Amino acid sequence: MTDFFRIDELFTPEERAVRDMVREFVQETIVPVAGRLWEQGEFPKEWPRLFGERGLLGANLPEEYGGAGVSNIAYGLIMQELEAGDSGVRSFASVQGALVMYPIYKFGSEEQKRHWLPRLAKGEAVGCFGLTETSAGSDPASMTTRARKQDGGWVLNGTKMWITNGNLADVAVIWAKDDDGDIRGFLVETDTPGFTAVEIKEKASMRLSNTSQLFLDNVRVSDDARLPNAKGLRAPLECLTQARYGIAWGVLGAARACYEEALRYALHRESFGRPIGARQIIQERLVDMLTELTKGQLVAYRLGQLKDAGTMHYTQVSLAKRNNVRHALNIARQARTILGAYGITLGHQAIRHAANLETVDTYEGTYDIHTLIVGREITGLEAF
Ligand code: TGC
Ligand code: FAD
Repeated sequence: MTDFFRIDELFTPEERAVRDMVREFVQETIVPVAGRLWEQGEFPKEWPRLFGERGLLGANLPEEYGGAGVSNIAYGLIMQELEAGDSGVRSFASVQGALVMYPIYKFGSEEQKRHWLPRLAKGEAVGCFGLTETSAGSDPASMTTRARKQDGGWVLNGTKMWITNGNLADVAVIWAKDDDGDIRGFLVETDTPGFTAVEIKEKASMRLSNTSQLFLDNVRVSDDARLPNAKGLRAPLECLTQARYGIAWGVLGAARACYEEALRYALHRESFGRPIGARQIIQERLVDMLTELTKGQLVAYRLGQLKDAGTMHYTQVSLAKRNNVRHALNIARQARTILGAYGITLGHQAIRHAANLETVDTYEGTYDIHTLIVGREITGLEAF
């Protein structure tokens, strides 16, 4: 496996052991079927429990609530290995851990934590995170979903768009504005009357992942369903920081898979009587890919150190997400080029990873939005 700067030596034995366990699982269980499932647009129903059994869901949360209590670097390595299988697999785990378990852990009541976290960690229950709307993507503050206080509970109305795991979920974390215009988070069980999830089928990216539109039509929930410690946009944005952290690591797995596939191919594919890997243009491409992969690994590792030290700032996560995703996408595109015509088939990985990474470049804050987040940090001037 590609590690040009021997970054492996920086990990603890525990982190390496976690990484190796997930790598073996992904290479044996996910990689052989990923192309077919992607083509069929299917996420296997039994996978959540399979991931749960291996401690891959919310792994950096405390064991007290069902998490594995691993370091943030180990968590990043889990995301990296899952995404070497498919970005949709990492998406599933990102949403479950960073966007459902994390908000319950951070903003939930003790009762909500005891009720949901162990089941979510085991994959016995699945969650989704509803922030984006048809007309509110990059600017979630403009959401129109409303939560009206009524009879001691709440009535939710609105529509959420592009929601990962929407049709698999038992519980949806829904963000809505209350009567004062403050954003609040609610844990909505998906069998509550008035809640509907409709799968978005016509995707040319993230096909292995379930993506849905959620409709909330007078959905009544008790006050116990509200996340008591979440108020304002900052709460969902804090969750996004957790997920973006995992993405900055995850995409390195997809990039590595593409680089290694292209290298293997370049060594045996002959043209004009020699392996194409003996040509300067191909070598330059491979070296560019390896260089960006190595730089991305160093960025992720340092980000992990900062997160483990408790000093990571969300703008650092933005820089890492923006950089690592865009370079992973470019690496996947380069790999596809080296594979020639064979590169457009799902028998190889590059086109699938490249198509998926188009989504990753957009979700969790687009490349442009992260430019503006870091731009604001360094200039002090808002340019949104
Ligand atoms: P702004 O004034 O900047 O922020 C409001 C408050 O929040 C704080 N803050 C953050 N805190 C933690 N982490 C972050 N990432 C934070 N970003 C901002 C900020 O300091 C402020 O705090 P306070 O105490 O002063 O109130 O708010 P704004 O309305 O100007 O928005 C800023 C902007 C554009 C950066 C934000 O809206 C944004 O990040 N937009 C992008 C939206 C996005 O990423 N959506 C993702 C939806 S979920 C998803 O895509 C899941 S994909 C899942 C998968 O399959 O993996
Ligand atoms: P827009 O905000 O409309 O942006 C369109 C274009 O304009 C982009 O290129 C953007 O960079 C650019 N742009 C926007 N504002 C500015 C600006 N101020 N300056 C310069 N350029 C700008 N959301 C969830 O809540 N939960 C999920 O689970 C989830 N899963 C997803 C899964 C998939 C497969 C996809 C594709 C999306 C998912 N999303 C989810 C939604 C995702 O977070 C949004 O798509 C993303 O935040 C961008 O919003 P948008 O698509 O509305 O684009």
